[in-house]
Amino acid sequence: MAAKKKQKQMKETILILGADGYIGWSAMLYFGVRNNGRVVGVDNYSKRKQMKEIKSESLIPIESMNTRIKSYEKMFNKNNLDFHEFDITDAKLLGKLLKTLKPTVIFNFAQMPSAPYSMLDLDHAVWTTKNNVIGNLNLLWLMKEHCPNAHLIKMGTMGEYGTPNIDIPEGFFEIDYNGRKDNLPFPKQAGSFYHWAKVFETQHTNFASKIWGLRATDLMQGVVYGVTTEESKMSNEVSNSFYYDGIFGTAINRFVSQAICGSPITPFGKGKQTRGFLNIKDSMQCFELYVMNPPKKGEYRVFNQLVEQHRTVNTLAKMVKRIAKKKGYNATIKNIKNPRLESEDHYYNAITSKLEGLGLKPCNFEEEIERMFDDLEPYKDKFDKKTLTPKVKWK
Ligand code: USQ
Repeated sequence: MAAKKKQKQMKETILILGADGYIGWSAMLYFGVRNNGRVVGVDNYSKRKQMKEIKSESLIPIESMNTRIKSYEKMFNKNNLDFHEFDITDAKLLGKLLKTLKPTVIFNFAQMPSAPYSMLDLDHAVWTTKNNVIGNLNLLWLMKEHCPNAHLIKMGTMGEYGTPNIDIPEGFFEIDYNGRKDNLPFPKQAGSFYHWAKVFETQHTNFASKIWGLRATDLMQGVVYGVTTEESKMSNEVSNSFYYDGIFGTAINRFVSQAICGSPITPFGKGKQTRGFLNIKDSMQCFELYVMNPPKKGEYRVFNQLVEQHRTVNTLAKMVKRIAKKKGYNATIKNIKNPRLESEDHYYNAITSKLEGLGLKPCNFEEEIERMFDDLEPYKDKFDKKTLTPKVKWK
C-alpha cells in the first residue's frame, strides 16, 4: 500500500492549522505516528463554541487537547505532538509561530466548514468570510516572510465549482475563445457563502504562489464521511468528533445517524443532487501523498479530492437503508423540502486522475458505511433527534 511504503521516509516539521477539528485531529494523529519530525497543531476552539451556540454536540465525546496529546504519547510512545491555542486571524501570533517553528509543511484546515452555518444570517456570513479568508491571507503573507519554502496544503472544496453541465477539471482547463487558446482557472459557481469564502482563498493562494514563489497544493475535497481512523479508534481518549445535526452534519454521516436513531433518512428535494464522497481515511492518505510528492517552488496545483462520485443523495439514502437492514435497523427514507437553493437534477463528472496518478488506494465504500454502524452503535442512545432537522433556509 502506497501509504505504508512511504512511512519511514517522512521527516518534516508539520504545522496543522485547525488541529481540533474532524479532519485536523485525524491528521494530527496520522502524521504524529508516521512523521519522524514534529507535528504542531493550532486551533481557536471555534467549533466547540459553535456547537454550544447551535445547542448540539459531537456525538462522540472529545477530550481536551491536553488529554488527547498525553494519551497519544502513551499509546504510541512518541512525544512529537505540540499544540497552541490561538486564532490565525491574529497575524502577530501566527507570524511568531512561523518564525520560530519554520515548518516545512503547513496544512490549512482552520476554516469554518459548514454551508448552513454561513447562511444563518448576515453576521454568520460575515464571520465565516473573515475567519476563512483572512486566516488564509495572513498565512500566505506570513509564509512569504518566515518560511517561503514550506509546502502549503490548503483545504478547498468541490463546492467551489458548483454543478456545471460539463466535466470538472482539476482547477484549470484549456479554453479556445475567438480563435485564441489559454489555460485558465475553471469558473467558480459556489452555492453558499461558506463555499464562496473558499473560492476567495483559492484565488489568493494561486496569486500568492505566482508573486512570491510559494509552493501550494489546493485540494478540492468532496464530502467526507466516516467515524474513525486507524489511530482514533484505538482509545476513547483520542476519539475524533462526529457531527450529525442539521448544520454541521454532512450527508452520509447524517444518513447513517438517522438510520441508527430511527429518524427517516432525509434526501433534500428531488434527491438527484450528485456529489463526490471520500472516507476520512482516504482523506488522510491523500494528504500523505501530497507531502511525499510536493510541488515545485512557485507551483500552485489543484487536486480534485474525491473517490465516490456519480452518487445522488437518493442512491446514497437507499444504500444506507440496505446496509442498515443488514445491521438490524429498520430505516425509512423521506425526501423533505430542500432548505437550500441548489440544482436537484444535474450532470456531474469531476476529473480525479492526478490522485490516481499518485497511487491513492481508496477504502471500499460499502464496507466503510457498514463500519460506521459498528462505530456509532455504542453511542446510539446519545442522539438528540431534535437537532437532525435542517432549519437554515437559503431564502
Ligand atoms: N443533503 C441531503 N440531505 C441531508 C444533508 C445533505 O440531501 O440531510 C444534500 C445537500 O442538499 C447537498 C448534498 O447533500 O446537495 C451535500 O450536502 P452536505 O451537507 O453533505 O455537504 P456540503 O454542504 O456540500 O458541505 C460539505 C462540508 C464542506 C465541504 C463540502 C464538499 O460541510 O466543508 O466543503 O461538503 S462538497 O459538497 O463537495 O462541496
